[in-house]
Amino acid sequence: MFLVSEPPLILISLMKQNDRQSEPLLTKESVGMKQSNHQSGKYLNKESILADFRMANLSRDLSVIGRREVLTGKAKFGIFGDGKEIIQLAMAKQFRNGDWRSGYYRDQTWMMAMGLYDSLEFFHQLYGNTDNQFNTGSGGRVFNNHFSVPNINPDGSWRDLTKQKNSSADISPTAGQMPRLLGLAYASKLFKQNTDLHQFTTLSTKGNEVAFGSIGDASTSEGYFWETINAAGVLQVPMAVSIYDDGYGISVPKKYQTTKGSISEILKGFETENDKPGIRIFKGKGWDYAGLIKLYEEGIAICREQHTPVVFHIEEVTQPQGHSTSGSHERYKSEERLKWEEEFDPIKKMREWILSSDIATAEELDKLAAEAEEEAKESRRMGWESFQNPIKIERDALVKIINDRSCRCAEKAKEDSVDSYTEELKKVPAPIRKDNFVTARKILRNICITCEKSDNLKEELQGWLKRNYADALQSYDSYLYNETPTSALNVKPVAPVYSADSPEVPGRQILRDNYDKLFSKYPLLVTFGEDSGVIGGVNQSLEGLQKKFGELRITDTGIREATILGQGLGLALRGMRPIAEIQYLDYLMYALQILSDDLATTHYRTAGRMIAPLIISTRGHRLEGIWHSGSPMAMLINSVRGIYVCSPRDMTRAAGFYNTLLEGNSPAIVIEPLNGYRLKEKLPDNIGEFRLELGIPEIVNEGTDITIVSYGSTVKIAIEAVKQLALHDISAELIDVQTLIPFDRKRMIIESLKKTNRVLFLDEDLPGGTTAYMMQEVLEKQGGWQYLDSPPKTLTAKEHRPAYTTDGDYFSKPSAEDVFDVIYSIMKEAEPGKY
Ligand SMILES: Cc1ncc(C[n+]2csc(CCOP(=O)(O)OP(=O)(O)O)c2C)c(N)n1
Ligand SMILES: [Mg+2]
Repeated sequence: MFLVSEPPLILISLMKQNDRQSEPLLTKESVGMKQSNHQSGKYLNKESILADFRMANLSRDLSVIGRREVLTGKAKFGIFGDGKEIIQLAMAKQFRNGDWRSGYYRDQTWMMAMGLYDSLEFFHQLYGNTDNQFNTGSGGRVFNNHFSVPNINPDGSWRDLTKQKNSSADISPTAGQMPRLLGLAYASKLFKQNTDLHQFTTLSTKGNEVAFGSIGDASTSEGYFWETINAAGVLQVPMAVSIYDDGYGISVPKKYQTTKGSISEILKGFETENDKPGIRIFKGKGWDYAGLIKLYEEGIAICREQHTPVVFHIEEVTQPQGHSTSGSHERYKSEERLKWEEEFDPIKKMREWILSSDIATAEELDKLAAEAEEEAKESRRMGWESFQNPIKIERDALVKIINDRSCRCAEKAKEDSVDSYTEELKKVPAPIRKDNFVTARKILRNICITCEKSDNLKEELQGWLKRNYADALQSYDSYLYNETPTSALNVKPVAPVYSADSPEVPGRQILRDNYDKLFSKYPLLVTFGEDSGVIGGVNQSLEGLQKKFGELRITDTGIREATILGQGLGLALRGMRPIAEIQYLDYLMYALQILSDDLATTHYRTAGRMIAPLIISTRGHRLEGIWHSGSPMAMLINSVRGIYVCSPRDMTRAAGFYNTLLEGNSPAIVIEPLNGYRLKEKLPDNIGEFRLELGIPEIVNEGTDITIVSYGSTVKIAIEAVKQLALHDISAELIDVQTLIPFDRKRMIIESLKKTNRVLFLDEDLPGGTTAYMMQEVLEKQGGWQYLDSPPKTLTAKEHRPAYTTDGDYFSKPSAEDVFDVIYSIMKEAEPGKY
């Protein structure tokens, strides 16, 4: 039975996130424990303790039942928070509205204790229910125990982030939550120290928010953990990391993970010393309920008030069911360890403590445990029903279409017939949508001519497929990009304006003057990166701006690309407008995991409920040497779907993209062409105001014989080649695609092909890289193949990395002469007599 005061489960699930958030239980009744002289006495009262005991039991029951659901085949995979219940109950008490979480897959108790999750949603997640109203964290796109809380409304506007408890969306890669956590904490620092930001009262309460993180002991072996801890110590941000130390990373014990077998031991060098600020370390035991409450109260107060990063190393943590449903821990834990885990089970210990402190009787506790079990079971039943019902309704509609037909072709029944497929489907005890679709699609192939004529069966089936397929696509194939009015694709373009006396200035000055305007216009704009601050960037595109706008807005960072990105990602989630500087495109590889796994999937994996409009500014393509001139664009575009990729050929266009992106809410990368900082461009009169539309190519040169499709620095090579070709009577049309993602939204390139009937895709990426991508876009998606009179060609850099010096560059990457030769040979093949 449920506690009578609780609303029915189904109602809880339907309530909006906001309504579900609750403050920790406080009552006047104190039970006079040892800790009662401490502030935490306010949590150590009977009502609060018993509510926690019930929740710990409920969470454990969910873990146990959840595992069973997977092992009996109802759910696909399960990973649970058993053994970590008590830590999380203690932590949740310190989590206030406005605070942020960046955690991992063990945090179900924490989320429930904060009122952001419940037993019914636990099953919605487990089964992969795609109903957004039920499975609020991910809409069924991510497996269980990956949580999130929306930061935007359905119309794309920001929610009041100070009135809700916030959780960034979890990802599975170990320690991947750490760089983002840094950014969430860094936002508090900016909101506190930059008084111009105090006006943004729905984003922050003067930076009083703590960013809470959780991580497993083994995941602290990852580089991201160390990079984040170091950066947090340098930045002095309110970041509170809890390490759940259960001694294992799946099967691998601590002795293979951590030097000296203790993470807090080896973190000691980071600790604050007198006048040298660092981090603070707290140690607790995973089964010590009262001790943990006190520990978190003390640690979080320091973190919140002093903006000192804190680490809670929680030892003696258990994992009663082993790592996940993929295996059993008896394979790698000794008898002795298993026995210890049983003895130190945190719920068992909590129960012993309650009894020995005379807080409640065994009967009272048994009753609470029984209630919790009942709730878990009932939630399982309801969760399963709400997962199965729509699928069964979909199936029944399909079966009805088949059964209602009058044609008797079934008499010719064979294995591959309409009726055999239908009968098979009816027998599936727990259907999934795939069963329905496989059946419908196979039946469609087998409808006999009589059925088709007499019953319209084909038409009806096609209708069923179309309707339900569209619905399934909405569940799984939407929200890769911002689909709301705030998308950068909806930003109206503004052309640059020039007057007769517009001066010609180096490209870097265009960017600098543009930034100058932007920093005045957008108070939430910040930029940070290696050398961005004092010297204003290695290419001087931020020259003098730190002096003008202050260190909090234009900031130097350590050499740590992954956490520079994480810093930006966290800020963007909190409503700021960060531009994260990655010094060179080649070094984006250090941050690629965060870019690909986290930023690119933020909107998708929350089914459109979270957005992180981070802008990444970098520079690449031409310079000198293996690690300073790469153009690994295929690596990028193939790993960051979900992020726009802008590849401007000069700095006016780069500025145009920044201006557009800041007017919208879409994450994007802008790759400035490295050889453009010193080249002169006309300074537009409306600097800071003009905007370049995303996904709209530009015809740089009109021509009739062949179309050259390119982007970024190679456009300049192509311009030179076009001039050389003209001397030989070849008229080339040159198109700069300008952004690779999105690509030619208005299908302009095919119009060029209709005219020239020949095409060359040109860049300085690898063979088969981005030229192949562009070729697919134009020939396959746009249907350009129909208009070709010559085979399509690509011209790229060599397979090896570009070598040092101008000669190394000339022989590694396409030159104007290479472009000339390739095009000349295409023309010669087409018209041998003429060339
Ligand atoms: C980058 C990466 N490597 C490997 C994995 C597979 N994996 C998932 S969880 C896990 C162990 C993590 O152990 P720990 O951090 O101690 O957390 P625990 O599961 O023990 O709570 C591993 C190796 C992963 N998810 N991500
Ligand atoms: Mg572990």
